[in-house]
Amino acid sequence: GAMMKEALLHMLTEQEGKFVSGQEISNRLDCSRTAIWKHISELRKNGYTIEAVQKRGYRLITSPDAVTAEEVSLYTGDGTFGKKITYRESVKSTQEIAHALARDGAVEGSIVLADEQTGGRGRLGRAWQSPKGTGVWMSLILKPNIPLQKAPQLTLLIAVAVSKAIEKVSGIEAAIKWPNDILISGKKSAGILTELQAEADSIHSVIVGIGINVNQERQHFSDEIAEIATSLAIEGGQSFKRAEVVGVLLHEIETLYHQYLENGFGVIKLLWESRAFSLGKRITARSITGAITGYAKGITEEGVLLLEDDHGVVHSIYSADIEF
Ligand code: BT5
Repeated sequence: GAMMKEALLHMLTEQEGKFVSGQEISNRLDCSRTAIWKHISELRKNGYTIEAVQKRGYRLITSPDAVTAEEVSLYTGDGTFGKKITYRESVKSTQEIAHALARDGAVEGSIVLADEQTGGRGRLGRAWQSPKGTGVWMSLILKPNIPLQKAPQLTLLIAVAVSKAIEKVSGIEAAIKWPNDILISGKKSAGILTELQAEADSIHSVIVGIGINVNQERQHFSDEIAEIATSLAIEGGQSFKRAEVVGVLLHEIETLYHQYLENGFGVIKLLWESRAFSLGKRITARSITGAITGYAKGITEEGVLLLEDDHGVVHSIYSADIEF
């Protein structure tokens, strides 16, 4: 059922607004006219506008801004990331679902997407606002064969991919704030949450949570974050297709990830530094153990932030919030 609907949508999309005859659909998908009709009505229910004309067939007029499996599959290309998509209209957190899938042996590159999260999470038990129909709320399962202490490199890799994807889709410049924030004009437009399933010293799965504010308007953000958050729509003055953001993002991640596994962190580190917002700036790194103020000097091979305080002492920061 779902496969057929997806295949039908692909056929209609390939034709770019031209008619596809019922006969051709029925031949290529090996199904009856009645089955086609059923799937057309389902697609219409999902927000697709499809014209049906006697003797000419079907024509796709508009598609919704959805992150359903069928819509996202139009943008995933021939990579392996995003081949397996789990979509839910509303969830507490896509991380929870992805963790369960990973425990059940999901393949690398599997993704979980939701239109809305009611309990989206950030780091350290903080909340991630994920209003319905506005953003990309996604969890990606990775299974890298790397030692545990190198896992933070993945957050930086994903940050590079997210900032590149935002730029490709919207043309808006997006900078990285160590370790996991993507900023546009100094405001947070995306966040990354990297969680591990590991035993002893080996990684079983990495569950990468990515939240990107795509089509929010200012009123979508609560007072608490109104001053610090932004979206692609606010910055770009237009809305964007979330499914396209997902497709471009998965392509960027997959490319960087293979580069990383083959050649190590070197190239990623250079890309990261060229997009980093905080380097060379005077910052305060705040964590549960206290705060250190100084100059952000760079990151190490491991992805650790180096901070030089006013006495010239260089501190290695493994995890903290950065203030300017
Ligand atoms: C993050 O945490 O930035 C990680 C966000 C990861 C979200 C994704 S969505 C898909 C997946 N499923 C989940 O449940 N989570 C992941 P952190 O650095 O701790 O930042 C959290 C802080 O950002 C909050 O305390 C707010 O101040 C702010 N914030 C919350 N929602 C925001 C939003 N939509 N846009 C910008 N800032 C936000």
